[in-house]
Amino acid sequence: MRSSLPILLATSLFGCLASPRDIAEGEPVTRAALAAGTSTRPITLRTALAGLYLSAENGGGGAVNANRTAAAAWETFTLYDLNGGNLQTGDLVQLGTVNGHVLCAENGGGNGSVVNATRSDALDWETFRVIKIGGAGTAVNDGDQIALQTTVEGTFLSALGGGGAGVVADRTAVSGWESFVVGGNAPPWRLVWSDEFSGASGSPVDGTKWGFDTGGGGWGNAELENYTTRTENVRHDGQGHLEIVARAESFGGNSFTSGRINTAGRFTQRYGRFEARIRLPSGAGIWPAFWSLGDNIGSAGWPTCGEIDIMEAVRDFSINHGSAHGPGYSGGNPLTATYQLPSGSLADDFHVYAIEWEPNEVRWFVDGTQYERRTPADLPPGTTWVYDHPFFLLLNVAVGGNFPGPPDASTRFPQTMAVDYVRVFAR
Ligand SMILES: [Ca+2]
Repeated sequence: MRSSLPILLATSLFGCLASPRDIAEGEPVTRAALAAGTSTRPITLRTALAGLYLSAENGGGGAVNANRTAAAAWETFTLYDLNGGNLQTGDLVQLGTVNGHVLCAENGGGNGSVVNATRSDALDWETFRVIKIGGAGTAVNDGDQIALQTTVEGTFLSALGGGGAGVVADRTAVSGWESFVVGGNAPPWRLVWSDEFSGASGSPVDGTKWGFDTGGGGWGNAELENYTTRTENVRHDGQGHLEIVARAESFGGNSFTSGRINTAGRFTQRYGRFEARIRLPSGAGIWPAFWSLGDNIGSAGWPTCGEIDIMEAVRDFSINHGSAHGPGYSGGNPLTATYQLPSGSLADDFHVYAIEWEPNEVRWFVDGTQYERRTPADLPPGTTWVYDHPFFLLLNVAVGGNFPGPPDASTRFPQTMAVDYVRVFAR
């Protein structure tokens, strides 16, 4: 049995503690919503004695070792600071891997507990308390040493042998093996908006966060679907995901139905980190997207309003397309680049698609790997950078259209895009 503590409660660990809920081993659990104000930043952790970096093997999904001499993607974790702001001693944190797993102290720590990166759900086993070792003040800066304490058993993470081997979570006191040097500090991103899609199975998307685009007519791309508001097309799965389902069925003069939702009029933001964890649908003629449009589209029109595409895949679903459309560089001629998945299909599992958007710069990421960066220097001569006003977000699955071409006999329906979360951060 596993007692779980939703993250929303974790922020009140020092106060009144709610009764934990028991979850049977192997039972799927829903990633609890990150509390508003959670901040995130990249972090590396180096053993104080041997100077070796903590590494999630294969970028997550298996063991965590403390055996690497240099820090790259597997050694760079996303630190979720549940207390928000800059890292301080006493803060409760979770550590995400480059491919969206979360570091976990098995059984919550204590005797025989090892640290793995096998979980995609962050509950109490995945929540650690940061304890600064030495140094003045409470702030934890680059070069400071910390210990990480499990919140369930109160034991400490320990690099076996001081580094060079695995990581356990069973030590009751802090000395050299339990001391890690913090690196990779950067101004934190602060969570300002999210949907974790925790609704009941079959329930509609949260109408306070999302509105619907509806109808057929091709949407300017010769698309074949009719977008509806029905839960047959857009619904929660009851396991922490939103499903957008493309179906082959006659509806309103179209041969396919699907869903397209947006945050226009509900949430817009200029600059920030916009990310979603998504398992793609696939097949000929299937066109999933996580993207954004300028909120002045009603007055300025498209493409002057600007469009930033964070996830788009067509035909070859091992490739993600990241693009920026604006006046003079739109449609078939945007600023664009692709991310190639090392193996398999983006439809096989969840991946994290993100942009980091700052004044005069947009960076695109899949699973923490930056594959594209654009600035005004990349614009065609005589054209204008239009990414300087608030944008809203969209999620949809198109069927057919100019980019993917039509579905064919090989395309299987229904096709489902599963979205674990959409999160927006600001500095
Ligand atoms: Ca979720």
